[in-house]
Amino acid sequence: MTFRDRVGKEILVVDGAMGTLLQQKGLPSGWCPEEWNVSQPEAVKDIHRLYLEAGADIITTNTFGAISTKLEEYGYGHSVRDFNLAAVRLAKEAAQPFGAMVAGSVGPLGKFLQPLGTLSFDEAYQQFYEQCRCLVEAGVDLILFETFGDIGEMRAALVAAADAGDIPVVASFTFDETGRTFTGTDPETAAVVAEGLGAVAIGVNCSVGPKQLVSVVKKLGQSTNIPILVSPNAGMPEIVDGRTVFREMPETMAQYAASFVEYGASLLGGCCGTTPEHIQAIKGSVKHLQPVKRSRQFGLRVASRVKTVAIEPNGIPVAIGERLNPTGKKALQAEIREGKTEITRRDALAQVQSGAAILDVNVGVGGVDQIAAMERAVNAVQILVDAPLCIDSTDPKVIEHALKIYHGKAIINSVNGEEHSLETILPLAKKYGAALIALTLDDAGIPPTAVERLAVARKIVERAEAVGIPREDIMVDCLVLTVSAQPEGVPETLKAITMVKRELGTTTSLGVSNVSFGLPNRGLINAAFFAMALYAGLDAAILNPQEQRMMETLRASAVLCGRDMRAEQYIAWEQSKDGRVTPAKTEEVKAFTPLEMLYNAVLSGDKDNIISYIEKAITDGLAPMDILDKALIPGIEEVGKKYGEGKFFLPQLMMAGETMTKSFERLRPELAKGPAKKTGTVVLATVKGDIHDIGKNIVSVMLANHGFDVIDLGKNVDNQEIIKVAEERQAEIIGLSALMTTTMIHMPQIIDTIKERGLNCKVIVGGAAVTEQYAREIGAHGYAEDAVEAVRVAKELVGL
Ligand code: B1M
Repeated sequence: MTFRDRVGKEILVVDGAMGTLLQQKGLPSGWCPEEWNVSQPEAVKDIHRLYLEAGADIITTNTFGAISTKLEEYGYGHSVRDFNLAAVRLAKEAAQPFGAMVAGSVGPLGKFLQPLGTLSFDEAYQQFYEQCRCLVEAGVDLILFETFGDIGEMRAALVAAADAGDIPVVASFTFDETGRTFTGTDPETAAVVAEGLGAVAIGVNCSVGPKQLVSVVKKLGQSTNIPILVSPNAGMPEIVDGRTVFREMPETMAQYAASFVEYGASLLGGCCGTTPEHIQAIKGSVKHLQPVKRSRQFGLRVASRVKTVAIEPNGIPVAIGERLNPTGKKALQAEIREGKTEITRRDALAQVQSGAAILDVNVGVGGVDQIAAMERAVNAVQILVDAPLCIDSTDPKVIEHALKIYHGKAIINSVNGEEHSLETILPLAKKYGAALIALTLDDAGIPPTAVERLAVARKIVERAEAVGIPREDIMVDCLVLTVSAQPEGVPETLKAITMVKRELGTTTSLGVSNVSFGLPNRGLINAAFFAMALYAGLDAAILNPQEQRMMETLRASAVLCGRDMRAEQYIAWEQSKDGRVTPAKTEEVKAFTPLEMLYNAVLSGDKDNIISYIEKAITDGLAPMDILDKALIPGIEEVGKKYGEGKFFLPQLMMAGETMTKSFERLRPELAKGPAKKTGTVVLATVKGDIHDIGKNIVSVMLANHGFDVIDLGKNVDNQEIIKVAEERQAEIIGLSALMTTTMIHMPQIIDTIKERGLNCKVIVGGAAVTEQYAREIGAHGYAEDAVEAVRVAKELVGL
């Protein structure tokens, strides 16, 4: 029986750690583990045998890092094929006598995909494709993508695996103590995206110990019906005498494994620190259990990197924001032509704040490279807001590019019943795991009657299902005609909505405002028609969420149609109104002040445009120090606040940090216009383990500006290096910056060493984590809250 036949139908035990056991067998520190597949094959095979004897039904190949980027780090970039083929051969030879299955292990690349990092989707895809091809060719039973923290990277891996061969794939993520991956993805979103891309099972591995994974596994069980893999570490890693130790006992791991089965898991194993003893205990505790059957209905689900939105046939209707569409909007058209995203960002934020759950993105401006324009818009919006995106284009190439770069499950706007549309759009939705808005028109145009529109919808649904797109991923748009021109069209649209929902069981959406063209007070007509459509069963509408009347109609109708039971959402909205819903807006764009532009650019990580905003601010006569103090620093502090509150995630922190660094590099020469006379030597560094250097760089420039000879050693600097340079250069002052509570502990160590060696050198400390009281406690000679203060303290210490 194949893995596909067995998964989810029986409990399967997966093996434990490979790395831990390779080290026990003598793998030297810093050596490439996958190289042992060719140089120490018996050692690798022995480890497989130990797990098989312990009862593993599935063993994983020693190929976690056998991908070109990672092998290149060891000088083995050319050995992808050799190492993978050898690994599978060893695992199959070991597994065969036990009748066990072999999973081809694939780990992440260790680089962020754009826009969080520099790696493109295509580059990531190529590498995963190369490794997956080798694993498939060598005959693995399944591919296991494990320890992924970035959903964008998992998307590239899953698309590559599907192209590499007809092979079942398990997508396993690593979640931290917050219950999210380090780029902010929650378990439901991980499941929705991975399932959309064809994963046969979803998993969680590594991360933390089994105890911390309980809530993640429960959430996975409630979010998907596909099988679940759970392979925790043997407890939280601890460092003892410089070695990483995992303390969870086999019996405890086994008890947790049994409880994971209750929550829906049917593939149980272990990650770092687990040994054959752990696997034996897990086997003992789960072998008599049966997988729990799960068959929940979820409706249509779309997702951004950090959030899933469900559109359910009887749930609260959803607003899809329509404003990121240049049709009839001169300012947005100009912005798209100029390659900017200021209005796009502003309108994205405003729509979400007004209640849009999903944002439609359209860049249809004539004479513009729409692939590039779509990339700019999608990247700007996906970093800024958590609402999933609806990719709106008539060009399949533009749609495909957007689906590649989007780090979630998008909805395509749209497919229709025309043969060309079905042939081009359905394969894209299938390949990139997207949902679909299906327009009820075909080669003959828009059918006049509800019955005919239902027939077109049926055709689209059947064709979609034939290529493997599930029915619940389709939302049918029954199309509304202009009531002033074709009054008989409105009842047909309403009838069609009800019929589609009843006959096909899909959800429905509508671009509501088409109905009112050519009439005065269009908002009134739109709202009245919208209420009727909601009564007919409409589930989602593409509208301007900043039109108060439309959002109020949606909320009130949800109560009246029995879709907002006990009016809970309605009451919550009414209570939280505080002016969030703004009245209908004109096309006019309110200009931001230069300082507001800069603040927003840092907040949204707009590193592409920040320099032009700074140039404008300087041209407008703003002082460089004011640009820093009144816009950039408040911006980055707000990012830090949101990150601390769990509203922003690592990618946003990184983008904002890069934006800040870039702006500072531009401002540096403006700020560094100080006196030639030297006042003293300062050795400056961000301490060991800490890579925050924005504040330290400002301090550096300010000190230099005031005549100090600054030797800036950079960030993450070793204690000994700082002392050595200070000694060699006979520095009067050592300046230490630390932004984390975990890294500021190096400061007292440096001060103690200076005292021990009797160096004549004063220490100033600073950085967000450091307080005046801490500085006193550790015996620092000076503390400064900001760069201006740092200059004052430094001058005081050299007697000026
Ligand atoms: Co990180 N980060 N970060 N981060 N980051 C903080 C510091 C954090 C407080 C955010 C939060 O949770 N709210 C938190 C630390 C929590 C703690 O320990 N208490 C944090 C974390 C957790 C992390 C990571 C662990 C995230 C992760 O990976 N999960 C990771 C750590 C990496 C590491 O260092 N090992 C990380 C990574 C990053 C980025 C790389 C993405 C980026 C840094 C980019 C860079 O510096 N090149 C980043 C950023 C940008 C921040 C925040 C948002 C902003 C820091 C900053 O630049 N502030 C920060 C939140 C915050 O501080 N509010 C946060 C603006 C800067 C001008 O202020 O550096 O304080 P500051 O400097 C001031 C003064 O303090 C003073 O003068 C400067 C000018 O006025 N000053 C001195 C500074 N040094 C001085 C020295 C002196 C005197 C004065 O004498 C010598």
